[in-house]
Amino acid sequence: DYGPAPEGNAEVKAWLARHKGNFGHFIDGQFARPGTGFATKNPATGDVLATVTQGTVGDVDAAVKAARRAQPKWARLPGHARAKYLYALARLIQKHSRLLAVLETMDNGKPIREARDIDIPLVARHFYYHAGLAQLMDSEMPGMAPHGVCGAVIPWNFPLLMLAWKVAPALAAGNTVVLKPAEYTPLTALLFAEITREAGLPKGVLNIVTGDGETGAALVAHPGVDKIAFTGSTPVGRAIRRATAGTGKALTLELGGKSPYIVFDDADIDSAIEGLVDAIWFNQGQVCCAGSRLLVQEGIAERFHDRLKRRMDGLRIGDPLDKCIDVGAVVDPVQLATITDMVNGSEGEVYHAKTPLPGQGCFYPPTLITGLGTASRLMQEEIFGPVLVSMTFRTPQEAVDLANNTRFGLAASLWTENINLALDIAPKIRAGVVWVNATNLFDAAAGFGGVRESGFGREGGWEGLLTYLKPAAAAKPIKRVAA
Ligand code: TXE
Repeated sequence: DYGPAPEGNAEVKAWLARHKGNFGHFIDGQFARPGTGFATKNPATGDVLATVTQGTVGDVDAAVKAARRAQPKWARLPGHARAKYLYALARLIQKHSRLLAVLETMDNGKPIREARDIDIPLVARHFYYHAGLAQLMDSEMPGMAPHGVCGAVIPWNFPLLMLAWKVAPALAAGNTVVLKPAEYTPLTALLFAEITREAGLPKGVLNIVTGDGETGAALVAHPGVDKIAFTGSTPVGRAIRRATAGTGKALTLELGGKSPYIVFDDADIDSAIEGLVDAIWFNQGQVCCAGSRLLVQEGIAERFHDRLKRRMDGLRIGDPLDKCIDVGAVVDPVQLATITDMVNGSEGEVYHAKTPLPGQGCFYPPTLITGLGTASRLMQEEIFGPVLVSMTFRTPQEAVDLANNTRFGLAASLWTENINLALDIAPKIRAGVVWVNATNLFDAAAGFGGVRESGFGREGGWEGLLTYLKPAAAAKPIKRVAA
């Protein structure tokens, strides 16, 4: 069971103690001796959980070399043999789900209910799904080959899920991987490394180098890496695109967003309010596709805002390990300061939920801001915190214009009981995904990704798998039949 002081907690402590709270990189199937590094903390308490090593250029090189050595043999395995490893990983994730969920919550600050019911089950699902795809590769993708070594750089908002989104398709396709987890949340990746050993994954197929952006940049720059998959901020995505330009490395980028959440006046208000709680307060709003921009039709705007404020006041914020909690801790004091500064600098009308905040830790109240101009910073930029900005519209065309009025294009959600209106509006919105009367629906079988400054490439489904493949140089020519 989970809870503020229970067994899950003790399991995590025992795991950390086994590693003496000090981790080296995971290279060529084993943990290297820990080097100089930095602490990773529990943002809800400020307690240091462990120390991890700052990856150097030399560490990245060792990891890439291990991945290169392992790659030809891994790619030569028949798809069904790679599938066996992916199935084993999926099952082991389920077996260790409590430990993974509690560790994720402690390192990231997300409510345990979310880690337990959303993150970890989706991670397992991702490995199961890609095991299935690995099995089909030989028959369905005969002219395709893996890139070789993939470098994955991932963020801190869904640490293990972002690992799964990159590692599962890469391995299914016959690539080997060097992964750099985010500096705030490296621990579940290191536990996953241990799980790959339990699954018997051949050494060098997955390597993990911890560190900050410099380590990430070294991985991106390494000439032995054939493909980079990145999820994170738009500025870093831009830097990575520049760094890989002209190198021949394949690249996929999943970047920021400012996704619209459009409520028409005929919407089912109760559902739209609950959807909004999920859209912007799930994971404290630290979600790339968060419905962070409410667009509500004028006729219902006042009533909708009143209902929303009452709902916000009822959200419970506090100890993320408590199952009753709706909103947990923001990932780090730096991120908390960014959110605070952005909101304090806003020219709009700011409403903070009346829910009490814990006395310590990185907590920020659910917040609604109205009265902003379309060009204002908070209407245009990602806040990446539990802060919703809201604006009204009169006509469907105005809703579309406002929805498209950002540089991003990751997701959108629209709410109406009128199916004709939904079918008319959805294709006009520039976004990688448009949810109708729903939000935050993810599945391993559905490609996810953005347009415009939200990036390119898809993760999940066949489309996602294709980004880990290239036409095989030695593919058999198509046999032409004489006319
Ligand atoms: O992200 P970074 P940060 C957005 C969100 C957030 C902001 C800052 O708006 O407030 O980004 O977060 C590695 N070369 N998103 O600073 O820096 C880094 O070590 C290679 C949206 O944490 O983009 C980490 O592993 N790698 C987002 C990863 O990149 C580099 C999720 C992401 O860090 C690097 C996270 C470099 N030059 C933040 N610099 C989403 N789309 O979900 C850093 N990194």
